Amino acid sequence: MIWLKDSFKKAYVEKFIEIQGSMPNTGTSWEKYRALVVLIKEKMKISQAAESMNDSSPDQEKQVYYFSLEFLIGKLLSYYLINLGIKDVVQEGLEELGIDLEDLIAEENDAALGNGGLGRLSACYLDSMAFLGIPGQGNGIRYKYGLFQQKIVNGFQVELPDNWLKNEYPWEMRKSDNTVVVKFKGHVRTESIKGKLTFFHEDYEPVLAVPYDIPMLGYGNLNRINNLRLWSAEPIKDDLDWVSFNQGDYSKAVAYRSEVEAISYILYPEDSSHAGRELRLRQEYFFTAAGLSTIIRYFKKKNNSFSGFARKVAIHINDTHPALCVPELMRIFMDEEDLGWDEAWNITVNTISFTNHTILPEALEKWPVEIMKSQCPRIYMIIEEIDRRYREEMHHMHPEKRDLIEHTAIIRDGQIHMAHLAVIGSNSVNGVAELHTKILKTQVLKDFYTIYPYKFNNKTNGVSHRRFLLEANPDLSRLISESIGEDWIRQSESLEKLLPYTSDTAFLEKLADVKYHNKCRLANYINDKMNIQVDPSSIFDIQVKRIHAYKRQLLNILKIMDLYNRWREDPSMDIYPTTFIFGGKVAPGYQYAKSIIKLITTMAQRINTDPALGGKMKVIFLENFNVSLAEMIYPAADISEQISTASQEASGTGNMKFMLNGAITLGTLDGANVEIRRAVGDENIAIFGLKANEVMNYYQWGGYKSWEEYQNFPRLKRVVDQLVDGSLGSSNEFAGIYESLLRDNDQYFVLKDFRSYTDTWQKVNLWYQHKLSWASSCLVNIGKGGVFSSDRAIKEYADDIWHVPYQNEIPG
Ligand code: 26W
Repeated sequence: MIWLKDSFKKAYVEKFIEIQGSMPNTGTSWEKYRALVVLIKEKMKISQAAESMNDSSPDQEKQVYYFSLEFLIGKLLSYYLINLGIKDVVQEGLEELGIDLEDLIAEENDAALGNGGLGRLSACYLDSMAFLGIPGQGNGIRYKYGLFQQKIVNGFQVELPDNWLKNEYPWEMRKSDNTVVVKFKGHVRTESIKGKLTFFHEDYEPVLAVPYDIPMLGYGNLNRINNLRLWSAEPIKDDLDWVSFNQGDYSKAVAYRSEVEAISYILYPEDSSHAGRELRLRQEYFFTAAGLSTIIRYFKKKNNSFSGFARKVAIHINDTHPALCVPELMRIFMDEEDLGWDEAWNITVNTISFTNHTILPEALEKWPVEIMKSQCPRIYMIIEEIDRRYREEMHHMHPEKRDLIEHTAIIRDGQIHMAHLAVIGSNSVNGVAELHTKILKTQVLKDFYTIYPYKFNNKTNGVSHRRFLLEANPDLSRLISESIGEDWIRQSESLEKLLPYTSDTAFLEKLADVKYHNKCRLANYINDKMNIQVDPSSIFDIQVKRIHAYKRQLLNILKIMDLYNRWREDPSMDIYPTTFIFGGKVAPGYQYAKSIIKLITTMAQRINTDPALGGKMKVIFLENFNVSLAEMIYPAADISEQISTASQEASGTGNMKFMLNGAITLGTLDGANVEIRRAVGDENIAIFGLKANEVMNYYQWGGYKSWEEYQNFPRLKRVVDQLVDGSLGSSNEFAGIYESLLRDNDQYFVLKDFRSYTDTWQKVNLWYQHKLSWASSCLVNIGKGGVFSSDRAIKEYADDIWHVPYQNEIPG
């Protein structure tokens, strides 16, 4: 978009006066921020009905609908200014008006409508779809409260509500006209009408689903503005009449209102365990049913038969949370559109595709039949029928394989297995990294792989390199563009053109300068927030991600405890000064992981104040890790800690963000680390620890004895003992961790991997001291990072799963 500075200034001042009735210099930063957003939206003509925005032709282009309970989009203003190509003009124009753009950017709330990897992935995917010109719409929930904000108080995590809507959120547009009713509870009456069974959902609880649209602007692509549609749950307007008000039953009327509003009240903060809460099921059905009704309405505007539905519509379900798409689409086709079962089923399966994001058994969703029946009675009937037909068909095809049927059925032991529903009801099932997909095929979903081998495929995750490199790391981006031009912004693989510079000393020195500068920025932030000074010329060794046992922050802190022991004993030890940085939230009920935060902060307190160390080592726990903080952290990292127990991390995406910013991965062969290693070569990554097949063999056959590791390695025994021998204070705070390691036989092989981890860490520390060799490897990581862009991932989804075209990314 072209906007000259003077016309921008004029438009901005006019807009401000129109909204506020006064000149900008009288306004607050928030008012200035809002005026800028409103102006940009108008300039982009984003106020019109988003449904038809991109599609004026009578023949509908194929639409991709990405259904996800989470979209972790973060801040939009600064990113959109870049995507629109007007950041410099706006910055300079505002400056001339006496306004600092950074102040306005700071006013925006981080939209934290997600937990971690899965939620940020969906945001990166919308970004790439908009860039590539794919008509791709997000469908989710407009949670009144996003992911809690984390405070660290006395070393413990404390959760505060994330009231991100307390001011207006100027990017969103309420689309009341597209409100739909979602029906819960009640019962189903069946009647035979003209020989056909007909279903009437009666006495249901009506819930209004009101859509709020957020525009998705891709880099340089203004012909296509996509849409993220988030649904808010509201009681029907005359709710007091509807429920028993006339009969004087106020409490029932009030209960109705609060039950309805609860649906879009808050994001569940668990990202690895399925608690089976009724409200969560209501959320899942709510946004699924609302989203599908939009799709159907739009489709019917452009088509008069459903036979071509799967050619015009692709529905992607992000994990099983939206898996009720399968029975709900069946319900719409049969009960509302009068299709027969077989036709409805064919279209449904051909339309829906499914991504699995975790193999942790405790994360797999299963809903008790009773809950499903009472909340969604008609949906339950359809699931039962899908299950019955599936069993019948399997029995017919494999009469001898009773076990197979039992293992793959949807309803079993009074529970509905959502992953089974998703696999049976979709045409594509993908994992998120090569290793993960292989584990799905050979372990977690192996029976399904024998039945439907053609459905399974891999789509290695990708991240928006425009957000996590171009926006987050402007100095590095400038250095890259000065050297190889700007193609890489549109075509991430062009980063490979950097590879010849690996032997260019002058370039490597510039690269090191950029890193140093970014580390200073983070060091200043740490100083401002925590009043702790860290040395920007020390190694920044960083692990930021959700805190979870399988991600093994524990292994990292045990390494730090060991280093601390050794450094105190031998102050002349030849180790390069290092700043260890952690960040990440814990699900509020996850006590074990909370005690790991406490262990980190306890060690931080001790190490940071120990004069004996002479500041050679610091430990920082950064509170409230979120998208904005992430954008400051990745550019400042030297070492990227990716140390999950092999086989447990489906892919990881932080690993990619670090790599693109020139950090060296210290990791296990897990998730996408395997592919990162293949891309950069063994000499540009540091790998340690058990392999996935070794871990899985132990899980299957036993044979691991954590006690032996502990007994046989004195340095390890010492740190484990320190958890409980009073060295960390008199409380019994860390007994649970100690027990998990020894009594419970160390489920995540922390002790087993300790030796190779600490040895490898030490080699990396030595390596860092060879500045040019280090910088050259950092550059290889950047140069090879392009393949981990979400553009690449989305092109694979578009080619192999959705069958939609995309625009060529070469500048036109
Ligand atoms: C029902 C509770 C619940 C909620 C969310 C269970 C599981 C989830 C997600 C599937 C967990 C998740 O975020 N998985 C992560 O997905 C990323 C994107 O694919 C991967 O990079 C991470 O490895 C994976 O842990």
